[in-house]
Formats: sequence, structure tokens, C-alpha cells
Amino acid sequence: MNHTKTLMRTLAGETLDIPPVWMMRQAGRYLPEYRATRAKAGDFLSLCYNPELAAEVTLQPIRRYGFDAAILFADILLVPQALGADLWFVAGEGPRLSPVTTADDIARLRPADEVHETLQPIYETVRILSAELPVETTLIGFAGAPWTVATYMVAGRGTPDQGPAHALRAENPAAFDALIALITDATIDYLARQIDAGAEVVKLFDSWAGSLTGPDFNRYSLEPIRNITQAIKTRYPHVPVIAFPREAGKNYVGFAQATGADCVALDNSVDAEWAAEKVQIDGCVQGNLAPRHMVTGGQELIDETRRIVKAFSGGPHIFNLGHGITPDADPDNVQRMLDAVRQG
Ligand code: 1CP
Repeated sequence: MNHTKTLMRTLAGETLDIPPVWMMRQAGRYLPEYRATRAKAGDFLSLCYNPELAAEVTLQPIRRYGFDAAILFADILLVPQALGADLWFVAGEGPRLSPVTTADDIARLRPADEVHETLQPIYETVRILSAELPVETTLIGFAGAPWTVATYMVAGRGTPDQGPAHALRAENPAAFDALIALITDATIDYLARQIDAGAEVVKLFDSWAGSLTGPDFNRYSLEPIRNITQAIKTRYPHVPVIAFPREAGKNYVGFAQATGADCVALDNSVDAEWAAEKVQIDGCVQGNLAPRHMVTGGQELIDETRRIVKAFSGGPHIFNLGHGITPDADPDNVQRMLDAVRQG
């Protein structure tokens, strides 16, 4: 299919001499051009729902650095909003949602087959990007995984441990399962429409997977990701899926096989040498430089980048950070990282 695209080749299982590279949150506040476009949009949500400007910020890091992939500019919390939760962002703090805490609250949410109505601008952004990206750049669509999305819906915000969602699943498993099922259905529809609009790869962000232990990890992280992956694979057998069960630790082992994902993204708490042996053995991995190196730079940035490239050089690998780049990062350090990946 897309054999000129390094990211597609790697996701198909090829081991390239130079791994493809992109960065989580590559369109973000560390870039002055992003801050300018965001100011023009007014606020973060207005930027997400403005297809021309959302496409513009998606393209900015591609123009500046020539990453191998572009990720759609949007947010995982647009799905809860489309399901009927109120969503707003508090400057300097983060997202706020009207919390969903009871079976009645869940019953009042919109059905999954209606979410596409408010998400139309996102599909338009994908269509613009699909037309405007350079031929060698892969377009990644994404959504939050059900557990992570549910944690924000139940708490109404990001918390240190997403405790409210853990409390609800323990106290009212039937209601919590209904919420997971609703998010799963909405996410399948959301990703399918991104693919119809031109997304070539989809990624599921399970940022709070690491807070689940024992059988709960399988039930709330692995199984919903498997259900979404299988549904996408049934309809779009050639579209690769990247799964990111962040901070899953030893639960990364076997995750790709158990879910059907084509690639597992690794956070920076796992050792690259360990992951090469235990996770990459099943196929493609993505990761996992600590984002702090983009702030601190220096020889450590170069050494760590080279170490990770070397550790994963025996199999398919997509170079990335272990989590999103932070607003205080130095844009010149991104170039230094890219040079270290591409020139050794
Ligand atoms: O001020 C700003 O400009 C807003 C900062 C910002 C950005 C740039 C937010 C708010 N979201 C985004 C974009 C975004 N979010 C993307 C776009 C593509 C890219 O990577 O460039 C993606 C993929 C996300 C995904 C996302 N949003 C996740 C999963 C990944 C992760 O970081 O763990 C999560 C948990 C969110 C929720 C969210 N949105 C924004 C913030 C600050 C947060 C985290 C809130 C919290 O936990 O407190």
C-alpha cells in the first residue's frame, strides 16, 4: 500500500535503518507559531473546532521539523463533550467536565450513534490534512481509550490518581460498565469517521492505564482497547492501530497480541533494553525518550536518544517521546533529537 511512507512500512513490520520519528503533542505551546494560531482562534476548544486553524497547527511541526507523521490536532475530551458532558478549560489548570457519577447521569448521555453530529469539524480537519500533508508524511487519527476517557468523565477533571473513577467502578460496576460500553461504541464510530476522512493510522491513548492493577487492567484497559481494535480491523483491515497503555509496566508484555494492535507505545518509565526483549519481540514498538530532555537538552539528550535507537534497532521501532512534550521545552532541542535519530 503506502510503501513510500516510513511510518507505514514500520507499522507493517519492517525494520528500517533509521526509525521514523514523531512526537506526542508536537503541535503545542512550546512552539511560538502554535501560540500565535491559538491566540487567533481565541481558546483551545475554538482551535479544535476550527478545521482550517486545527489543520494549520497540525502542519506547523511538519513544516518546521519534517516529522514522519502528523497527528490530528484535537483532544480526547471532545468525545465526552459530544456525548453531552459540558467541557471547558481553565487557563493554567486544565480541563473541566460536568461529572457523570450515577446510573441516571449515564442514562442521560447521548447515544453513540449521535456523537458524529458535533464532531463534524474534526472530520473536516482530517480531510484538509489528508490533502495538504507531504506525500511522505503519515496522518494519525486518535481517540482516548475508554478507561481514560471515563476517568475524566467521572471526576470532571484530571486528578492525581483518578480516584473517583476507581470508586465508581468498585461501588457500581454495572453503571461503570455501561459508561465504558457507551464510550467504546462512540469511539469506534469516531475513529471510523476519521479513517473515512483520510486518517491512515489510529492511536488509542490510555493515559491512566497504569492506575489499574491485576484483573482490573484486563477488564478496563485491555478489553475495551481490544474491542475497538477488532471493530476497526473488521471494517478497515489495512489501517494500523497504535495502543498506548501508559505506565502499564509488565502489562505491556503481550499487549499487542492480546488486543490485535499493530504497535504498542511505551512510556518513559520502562527500560528500552527490557522492552526490546519483552515487548518488541511481538512486533512494532513506539517510544520512549523522557520529555524532560526536550527542556534540559545537552549531551544527555543526545546520549539517551542514541541509546533508545540502538536498543530498538533489532526490530520495527517508531521513535517518540514517552509522553507529550511540555510547554517549557526548547524547540532547538527537538531539532537536536531529530538529528541524533537521523544522523546517529
Ligand atoms: O493550552 C493548550 O493549548 C492546551 C493544551 C492541550 C493540547 C495541545 C490540551 C489540553 N490538549 C492538547 C492536544 C492534544 N491532546 C492532542 C493533539 C495532538 C498532539 O499530540 O499534538 C492529543 C493527542 C491529546 C490527547 C490527550 N488529551 C490526552 C492523552 C495523552 C496524554 O497526554 O496523556 C489526555 C489525557 C488529554 C486531556 C487533556 N487535554 C489537555 C490537557 C492539559 C489534558 C490533560 C489533563 C489532565 O490530566 O490534567
